[in-house]
Formats: sequence, structure tokens, C-alpha cells
Amino acid sequence: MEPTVPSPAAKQPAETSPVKESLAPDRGLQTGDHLTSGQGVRLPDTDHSLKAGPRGPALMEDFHLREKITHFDHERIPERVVHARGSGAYGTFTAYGNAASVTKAGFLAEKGRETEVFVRFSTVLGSRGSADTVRDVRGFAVKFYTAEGNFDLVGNNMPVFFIQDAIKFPDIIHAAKWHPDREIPQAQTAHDTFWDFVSLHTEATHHVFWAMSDRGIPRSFRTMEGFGVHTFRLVDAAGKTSLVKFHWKPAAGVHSQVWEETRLTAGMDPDFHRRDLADSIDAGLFYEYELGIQVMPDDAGESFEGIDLLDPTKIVPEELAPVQPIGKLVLNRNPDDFHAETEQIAFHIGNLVPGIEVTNDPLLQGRLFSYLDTQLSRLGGPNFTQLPVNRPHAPVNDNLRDGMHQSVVHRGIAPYLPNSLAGSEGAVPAGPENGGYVHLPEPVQGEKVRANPVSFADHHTQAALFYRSLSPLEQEHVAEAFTFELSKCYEQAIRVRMLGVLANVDADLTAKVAAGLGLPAPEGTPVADVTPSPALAQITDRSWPVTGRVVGVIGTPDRDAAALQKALKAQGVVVRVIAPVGGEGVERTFQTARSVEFDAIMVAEATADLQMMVLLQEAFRHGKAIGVRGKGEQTLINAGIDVKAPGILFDPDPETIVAALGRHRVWERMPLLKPRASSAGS
Ligand code: HDE
Repeated sequence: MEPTVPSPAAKQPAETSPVKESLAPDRGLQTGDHLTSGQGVRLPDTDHSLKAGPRGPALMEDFHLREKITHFDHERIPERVVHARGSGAYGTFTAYGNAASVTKAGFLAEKGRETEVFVRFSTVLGSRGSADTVRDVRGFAVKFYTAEGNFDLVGNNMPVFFIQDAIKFPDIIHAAKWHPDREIPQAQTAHDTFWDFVSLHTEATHHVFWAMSDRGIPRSFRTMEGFGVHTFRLVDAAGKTSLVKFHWKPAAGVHSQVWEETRLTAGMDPDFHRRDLADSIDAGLFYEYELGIQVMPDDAGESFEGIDLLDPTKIVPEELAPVQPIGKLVLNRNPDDFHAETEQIAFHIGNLVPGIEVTNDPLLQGRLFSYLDTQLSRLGGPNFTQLPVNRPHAPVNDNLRDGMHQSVVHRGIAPYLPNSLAGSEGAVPAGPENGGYVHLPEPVQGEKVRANPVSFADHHTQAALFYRSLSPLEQEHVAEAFTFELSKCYEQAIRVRMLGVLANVDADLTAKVAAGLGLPAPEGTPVADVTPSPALAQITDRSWPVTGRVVGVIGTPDRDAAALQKALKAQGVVVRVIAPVGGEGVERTFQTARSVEFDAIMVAEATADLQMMVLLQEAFRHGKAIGVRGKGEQTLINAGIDVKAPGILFDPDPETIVAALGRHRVWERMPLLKPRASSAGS
């Protein structure tokens, strides 16, 4: 680099420059300084004009600084317009092979075939920095890097959606996100515009019931189901088609936090879900799910047992079409670079492989446009498919030239087909014989109108089906959630209107919510008879694997604690010792431990430490098992906890703790904790 050429202004005599005085003391760069070693540039000693303060030329010359600052200035990319807050992991999907009866997609049909995947879990409403544990839908987006190209199953942890028509998507999202004047509230639906929208657009009713249920506040991504939501069309090797719905079933079962806990967690550890995912993989306690399908015949009506399969606000109860497991997913590798991988991954519902087709669900059709389109502004141009996390593992020669950030060096002069010039280097369209995607020919007839079919019109029956399939405790939670959220609205008219919607679903629920709001319960026309679907309830008598569950042990580590730790660890349980101060084997101190990070607590020490009292009271209120040893009983008494209550376990062996963890919570305790006058939420 050439030495700096002083600007005319800089040539003024130093003594007369008024600038010199003010700039000299804090000037980073002086004449004669070296910029940096190596390529550092020495400014001419003789050029005193630089001392006169020509900051501009000196800084412009410092290309090291400029490059670094310029890059820094542009580090941020737009966050996703929805699902901005998310975290992800790589995994391996292994096919059981039984799906060959319905699809020719090799990654599903070939027994034992392993396919690498990336999964991104997310919340919908919050900004990138928002808390993990808010009440919201969770995204469950899976990219399969199959040998035939990428297949993206971009689903949610709820099997239905708010709307039936894609054109309403911006509206529901604008209504559910913050108010545009103040940009509050962040990451929650407990506000006027959301309830205004859903009370006016009653197709949202079924989905709102799911969102108000415990499904809206999962314990972790490990304990969530996933759903493809829409009906897809599978094609087998002989060309026969079936209509299917995709399900992810977590090996750990479906479990949630309790409402107070989610709110405490949002403050105490906003990264709760993200941390659990990364820590679990680091510890080898992998998340596991089975992929399953419900298979329905592909007849002209595209409906099953009276349910329109193209209506994304409807489920097919598992009792009518059982979920058949077709493969297993293990999440076993953390990304190395959040931005490069988790942030830059770009899902697209149109990433399909032969054997999997979309259907005419109007919401799905709208999504086919949106996912590709949104990446153009988010990832800055059309070549985002070349980013390592997006690149198919199958060979690609797509003839897509140029564009921002093109990283492929194409060869040949003929980027068109057919051509006679490219020879062996040219792109060749893949035919069906070598894995190319050929759309299934489909007859289309009828009038083109902007209207929903009559079969989309029932907005209440399945909401009642869902609600009445839940356990009584879960129903209680739904009533509390409606009451809480509607209480946070400012407009009485919205509360009244929403009660009117509930009244067309279930009278008992309406009465509970109305009582909590201090309003009369409207009459409505509640759904009469539904056949419940027990598969929808998550609080049951069943016990689940405890991999990744966390037990906090209050007490200075001793030999007993070490033995317990060893026995629990052998079953995949994480044990954290909580001691008054740090030391060997101590993972949390009285100052740093918070109740929400533990699924169960063991108390082995007498203490009246205020923070431990709060921790125990919260654990008790949130239904967590509490094991007691030695002087620990005194600690519970100090905390005002009824030591005879369900789930207080004296001198438990590891098996007793595992049994309690396997049931997730001490549900028998919960009804005893209800000092409230009505069912109104906390
Ligand atoms: Fe999405 N959705 N969506 N969505 N969606 C996006 O795509 C959209 C819908 C879902 O981890 C965006 O790349 C429209 C249903 C997940 O990166 C955007 C409609 C379901 C994710 C978009 C829907 C989903 C998204 C934002 C109505 C469940 C996160 C960033 C027609 C089956 C994926 C992006 C990730 C993300 C549009 C409805 C799930 C704007 C227009 C139904 C899990 O393209």
C-alpha cells in the first residue's frame, strides 16, 4: 500500500489548525505509528500535516479496521417473520421399511436406510431474543438430506392450524404479534388483537383450544409431538396413491410445564429449551422420536369418516386411523455455528422427493409460495440453497446461474436445455428412472372461486372433541388459560364475544371461564355428542422413560449423594448437587439454583436459606416429587410444606425417584393446591 496522500485540508500548517488541539489527545493514530505488524503501513514521518488531524484519510487507509468494522456492521440478517426464535440439531433418521407399502420414497421405504436430518424447533410469535417457555405453538421443522434430494417436513407441535386460507396468514400473525404502535406485548397471545381476531374468525377455535392447553407450554422439545398438519399424498412404486398425515411421537412422551412455571422460567432461564437440547446432546442423552403416518384411502372425496382431509383445522382421531410407526429419529449432533446452521437453514414445503406429493389444502398451497419467497429477503438472494446447511446431499446440477452470492463455478456455455454444446459438463434433467421428481398427473375440474367449501364450515365440533378428550386436570388448565388470557384483554367486548364462541363448544368450560372473568356465561349452542379420542390426553397413568430428567439434590455432597447420583445417572437422569457454596461436585449453589430447572428435588440438609425455601415451595406447587433424607424433613417444615402431601418421598431409593419422574408430575397433589375462589388463572 502507498503512503497516505494528505488531503488539501490536511496541508494547513499544524500550528494554525484549531482542529489539532481538540483531536490530539484521543487520536488513536499518530504520524509515524504502525497500523499493525505484518502488513502495517508506516505513515511518512516528515508529513506533519497528518498531525493536523486528517482523521478521514488515516482511517480510510486502515484497511484492517475497515474490513473488520464493515463486516461487523453487517452481521445481522433479518430474523424470520414468524418462528424467529428457534434452535436446532442434526440427527439420524432410520427407516423401518414398512412404508414401502405406501411410498417409493427411498428414505422411508428402504429398511434400515439412514438419512441425515436437521431439525429446527421454534416458537412462532416472539422475536429472536424472546423466551423459550412462553405459551405458543412450537415449530417442528425437519430437513431430511435424502439420497433423492431434500425433503422438508415443516410441521408444528399441534396438529391443526388457526386458519384455512393462506391469505389470512399475515392477518392472524399481525393480530397475534405485538401491537404495532408500541411493539408490546412480546411473544404472547394474551392481548386484545389476538382475541379480537380469533373471536371473529371462528375457524381458529380448534387451534386456540390446543394453544390454551398444556401443549402450548411444553417441558422441553424432547417431550413434544410433531405434526405435518396438512394431508400429504404418498405414491408407491406401482403408482398407487394414499392420503397420509405425518406424526412425530416422542420416546419421552408428551409433557408440559405448569403455567406458573413457564412464566418463572422465562425470567430465570429464557434459554431453557435451547439449553436442554444442547446440553442433552453433549451429555449423550439424545432426543428420540418415531415418525408415524395415518393412512387414508385416496378417493375422489378426499375425506375420511366425514372429515375433510384438506381442512387444516381438522384432525383424524388416532382411534379412527392409527398412527403407524415407519422410522426413528435420533438427534445426536449439535451445530457448531448457530448463525451458519440454525439461523441460515431455509425450509421449504416444496422440497419434495419422489413418492411424496402435496395436496390441494389451500393453506398448504399458500405455503408453497411463501417459504421460498421469504428466504430471498432473509438470506439475501436466490443462492441460499448453496449454503452448507441447505445444500442437498444428493448431487445437483440445476442450471441456476448467477445471482447474489453465487458460489458454484459453473462450466460450459449453454445454460439451457436441450442444447448441443455443453457436452458431458452440461445439466441433464433427471428423469424418473434416475430419481427425478415427476408430478403425479391430477385431473382438475370445477369453478375457480375465492370461497371455502361447505365441509370447512364446522368450527366447533373438533374443539369439543379435543377438550372432552383431555383429563380433568388438563381441562382445568384449559379453563385457566382462557381466563388468564382474556383477563389480560382491555376490551370487555372482546371477552364477551369470545365467551360466545366458547359457548358454542362446551357449556361447562364457558361457565368456568365466565366465572373467572366475572361475566355471565352466555347460552350458545354447545356441541352435543362427540366420541372422545383418548390419544389426545397427555396426563394418563402411563409411565415414560426418564432420559434427560433433572434432579436437584440439596445438601453438601456426601457418600450417599454420590451413590444416588450414580444410580440415577445409569438411567439417563441428570443429577445436580445444590450446596450452600461452591466446591468439588457442586453444580449449583443456594444462590444460583432455581426450582424450574429440576423435575424433582432431594433434600438432605437442614436449612432455612430463603432461596431454598422459595425453591422448595415452587417445586411443591409445580407438582414435583420431593425426596427427603436425614435432616431434610426440617427444611420442608421450615418452608411450610405439608410433609404428608402426595409425592413427598422419605428415604427414596433411586427406583422410587425414577418412578416419580416417569409420571412427570405428582398429579394427585395438584387438586390440593387450589385455594382459588373460582377457576380463574394465576
Ligand atoms: Fe409457516 N412460515 N406459514 N407454517 N412455518 C415460516 O418461512 C407460512 C404454517 C412453520 O424453523 C416462514 O422460512 C404461511 C403451518 C414452521 O425455519 C414463512 C402459512 C405450519 C416454520 C411461513 C404458514 C407452519 C415456519 C418464516 C399459511 C405447520 C419455521 C421463515 C399459509 C404445518 C421453519 C421461513 C424454520 C416458517 C409462512 C402456515 C410451520 C413466512 C404463509 C400450517 C415450523 O415463509
